Amino acid sequence: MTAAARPAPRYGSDLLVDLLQALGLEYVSFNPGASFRGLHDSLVNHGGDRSPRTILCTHEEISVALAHGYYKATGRPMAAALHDVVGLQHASMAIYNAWVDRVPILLLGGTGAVDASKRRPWIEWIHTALVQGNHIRDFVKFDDQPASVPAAVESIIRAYRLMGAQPTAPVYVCLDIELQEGPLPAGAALPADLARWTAQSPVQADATGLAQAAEWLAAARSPVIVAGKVGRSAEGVTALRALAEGLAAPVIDGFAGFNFASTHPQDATGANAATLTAADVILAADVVDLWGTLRPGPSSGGPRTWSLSPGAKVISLTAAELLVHSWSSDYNRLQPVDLALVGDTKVALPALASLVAERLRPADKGMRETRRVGLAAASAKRRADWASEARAEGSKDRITPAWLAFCLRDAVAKHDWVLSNSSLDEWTRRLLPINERYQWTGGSGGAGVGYGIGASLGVALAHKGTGRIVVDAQPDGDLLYCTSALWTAAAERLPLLMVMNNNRTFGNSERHGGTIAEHRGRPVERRGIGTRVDSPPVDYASVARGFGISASGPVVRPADLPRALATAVEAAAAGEPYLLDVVTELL
Ligand SMILES: Cc1ncc(C[n+]2csc(CCOP(=O)(O)OP(=O)(O)O)c2C)c(N)n1
Ligand SMILES: [Mg+2]
Repeated sequence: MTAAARPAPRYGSDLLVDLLQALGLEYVSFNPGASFRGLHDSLVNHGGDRSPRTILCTHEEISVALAHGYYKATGRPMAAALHDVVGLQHASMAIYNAWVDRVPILLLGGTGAVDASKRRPWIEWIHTALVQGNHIRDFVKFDDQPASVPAAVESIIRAYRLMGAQPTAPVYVCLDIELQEGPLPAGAALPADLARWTAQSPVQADATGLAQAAEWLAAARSPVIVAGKVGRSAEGVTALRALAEGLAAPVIDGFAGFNFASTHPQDATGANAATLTAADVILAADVVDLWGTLRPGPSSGGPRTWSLSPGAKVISLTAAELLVHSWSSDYNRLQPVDLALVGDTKVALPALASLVAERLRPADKGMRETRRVGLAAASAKRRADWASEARAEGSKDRITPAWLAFCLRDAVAKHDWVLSNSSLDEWTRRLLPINERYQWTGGSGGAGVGYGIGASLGVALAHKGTGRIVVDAQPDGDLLYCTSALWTAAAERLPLLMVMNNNRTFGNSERHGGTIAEHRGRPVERRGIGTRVDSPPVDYASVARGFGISASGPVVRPADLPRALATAVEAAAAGEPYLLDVVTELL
């Protein structure tokens, strides 16, 4: 229903739905609740359940994770509606994930009646807080509880504008029941020229600093680029590649989203220590944990030592410090740098790439070409070694994440595919050609388990109808948190292939159990107590079928995996969800 075809708004929430439409929001995910029944009714009956359309989820954590995944796959924010204080509490961990990932979501709450003399007894008292935003204020960019319909219109516009400006982040606007359900106040209307209220230019880095960075990079003998979340913009990705190719510089990809093609000859991901310690100039683009990134060490702990070359210059380019809250330390450890450029890589990297291109000395061409050839040989060797290591795991008794990634690579090779969740212990990037920005949307941000399946729904919703298969390498523990997300996958008929990485354990915790037992000289064999989910084992294929999803497995033997995957991929290629249960070994 276009705005013109819609009836005139009669209630406060009708106008707010008109606003959501005018802002271009396509979907509102939620689990229903009386605190936003006015908004719900307006979405369904005033808006006709189109633009925005409702997506029913069975838990608020799923609603928010879905919106999180959808934004990363499309660059278009969604709204998620959260039932007063209880839905908000269920949603809070997913909001925290989106916050750390700096992903915008328009969170709409319901509350009230704020005027206590009008409240229903009990339920509206226990579900009204002073004010609800307190609960999540530390991990949203903005929250508000407007007291009238005109104020709600302005508040939602402000929230929308703020969440989309770098650094993007979730925002929360809580709507009083009375404001939603009451008749539209006389004179309340949407601004005619909405773009004038919402448009904002990106933050460019300081010109002198960019020129300095270009000088250093162009003159470097061993420049290195580290990419964190450049993939937030297509422009950033294109410029990163141009910059790296111009400089013949290796790129280390943090893989928190797509940054750099995994098969690019200058990809040095996986050779982090050797690459970083050889550098004389390092450009860190959109890297938040720069301290951790520059000290290559074991990912599961252990000593990290300062190992950059003496005199190596570090340039950081990020807008991250424009949004820092103090409650959680998601800003990470402080890293001294030689040049701290504050700006959006979307515009700053293209500018830097041009400035570097102007400064590259023809006399250094030979040096650059030698470097390029060396990098290509090293990257080809790394990938070949990884492939043979993974192939060899096919002769083990049990399926390992490497063998799973290896078989997945072949199974999807003839299709256009997207990876929505989990790196299979980093094996996906090592083995699969992840060369397009849409192919990988990154992890949870806040490392809150339960993100993966919900976010995969959002990614699959984004790609529905494109013919692409969205592959969710799905850890068992993460699915157990939000199992009922499977219902939304079925109801929305999402093109989602869930391939279980079912090690029948909260594996990360089991590994930690082994580490601490070893450290204390206690029996490591007991690390499965309180971590393993194998007695009884969960039959995920039956679980999926119970939600109306076709499924097969469990596949246990490595030799059976290629065939099972081929069947699963064919089923998913038809555009329907499919779950393949694969039992893997915890390494
Ligand atoms: C909400 C939440 N609770 C607990 C943890 C601690 N934790 C980190 S990883 C992990 C195990 C997750 O198991 P699974 O999804 O099966 O992945 P696996 O480690 O087995 O690959 C747990 C419990 C967490 N990160 N988030
Ligand atoms: Mg597990």
